[in-house]
Amino acid sequence: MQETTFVMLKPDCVQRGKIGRVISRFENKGLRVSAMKMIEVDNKTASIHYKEHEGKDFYEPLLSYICSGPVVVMALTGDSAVKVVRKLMGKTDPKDAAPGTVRGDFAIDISRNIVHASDSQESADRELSIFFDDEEYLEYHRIEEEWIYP
Ligand code: FUP
Repeated sequence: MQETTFVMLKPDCVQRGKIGRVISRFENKGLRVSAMKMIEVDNKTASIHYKEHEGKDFYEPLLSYICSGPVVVMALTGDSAVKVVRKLMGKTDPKDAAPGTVRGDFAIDISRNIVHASDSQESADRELSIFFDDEEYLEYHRIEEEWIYP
């Protein structure tokens, strides 16, 4: 089923010059970038985005980190996009993330794990609505979509 998921390239991704390489992983797989922008996240937005982690020991450092520099946010659309992006991204702790995944190949520290992606369609809908307005989604199709949804 065609889905749209939310992805954020975190400050460490931007500051280490990996934006292009990480986006390439998702593009190569056949997902469509349906919205994208570079922004700075303020503390209030970060706290809404990460509200499920409020009160945990890593919560405050996580908010400071996400607000510490520009991030790239995007909506990725494609067949089973939520699951496909989570697989490409790898496990939360880069030390456990399999080689070949973004976190497995580009990160080593759980607090600087390069990328965020929604863990369900429900989360994706919530997170997309935090970062994007309807008019920011642009319409086009990738050739892969014509094969899957003729
Ligand atoms: P994920 O969905 O893989 O991004 O993981 P979580 O939602 O569980 O965690 C959100 C972010 O909190 C992670 F990307 C990194 C950070 N985190 C820590 O810094 N320490 C932890 O023990 C767990 C998560």
